[in-house]
Amino acid sequence: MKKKLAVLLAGTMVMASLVACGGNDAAPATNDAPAAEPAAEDTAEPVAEAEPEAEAEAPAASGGAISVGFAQVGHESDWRAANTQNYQDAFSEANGYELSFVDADNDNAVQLEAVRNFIQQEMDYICIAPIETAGWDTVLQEAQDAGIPVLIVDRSVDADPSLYTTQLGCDMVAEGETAGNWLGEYLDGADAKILVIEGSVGASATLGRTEGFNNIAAQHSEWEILDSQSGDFTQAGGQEVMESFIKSYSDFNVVVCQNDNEAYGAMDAMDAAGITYGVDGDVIIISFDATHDGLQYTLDGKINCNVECNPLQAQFAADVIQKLEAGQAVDAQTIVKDEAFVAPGITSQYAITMTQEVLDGRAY
Ligand code: GYE
Repeated sequence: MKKKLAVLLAGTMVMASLVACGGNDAAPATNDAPAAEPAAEDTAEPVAEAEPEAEAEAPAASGGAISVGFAQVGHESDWRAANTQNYQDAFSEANGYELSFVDADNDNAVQLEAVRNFIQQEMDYICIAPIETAGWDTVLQEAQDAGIPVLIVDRSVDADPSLYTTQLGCDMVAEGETAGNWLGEYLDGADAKILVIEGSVGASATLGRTEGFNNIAAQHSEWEILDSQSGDFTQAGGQEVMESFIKSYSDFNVVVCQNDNEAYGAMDAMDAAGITYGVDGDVIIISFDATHDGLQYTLDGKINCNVECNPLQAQFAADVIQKLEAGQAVDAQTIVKDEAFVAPGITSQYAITMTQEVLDGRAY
């Protein structure tokens, strides 16, 4: 009995310290940790000061700020930085929100912990940009049990849709298909030996873009995908994968990078190896995101085709929240529209030919 109890106690202590660890890990990334409580103090209504408890329970309903917890993927790319800034601008105090922002640094455990903290803090709404599609059922159920609407933003999850309120973001499969369709049009029947630098493993952006591109590749018996490896959506990752591809493959003419930052790394690796790319080079580069710098490379003819994914999505989330506040129904899914852009000298039915004017209009 005594021994059993000791083992049990030890087990409890391990669990307790694990929880504490998780909490500590997540804490430094949280800009706005004591979020739930000050909501009552922030309100302009003198009535609220007389009844802080009631106000704390339903700040939105009684005219205070709407509290939103946002569990962001991380800061791996220029796209992500623009997306984060966009949320911080849209969910500002001036707009009537109190945003608690957590940068999960691509760590699933930190992201889950952040969502659990938001539930504990009784946020009015939770936005999750899920690092991976898998592993969400339990925590989404916890949020639902707590009565907190969850918005799945940017990427998607493979959980039962009844566990969350809405999903919004770009159509990643369509983006991959656009890239494939453009390549088919550009090559016009010529052979392709393709290397793919994928995004982070298990992310819907990676899975969707890969699936979409493969759908089109399957229609081209003259194409061969030589290899496909994750570059983690980072410039360093793109460079590392490209360096290893260059060591393994001497004959390739297409590199597909699943975001702009990976493309910058891949270009550095090819520069160092004396491999030419872009409209005047030996290797066709396809990229995704179409951020400002990515489009500059496209305008310069270094990236042949850049498939857009618009990071300015916060307004869609704010619209959903405002509708819910007004007691209105919301769509189960919102697809943020994309374009694709090609280098000067290329014309395409799938993409817009880059100009300085297009670049000047790109704020992110
Ligand atoms: O393409 C990439 C970022 O989920 C669409 O994540 C997003 C992707 C984007 O890191 O740059």
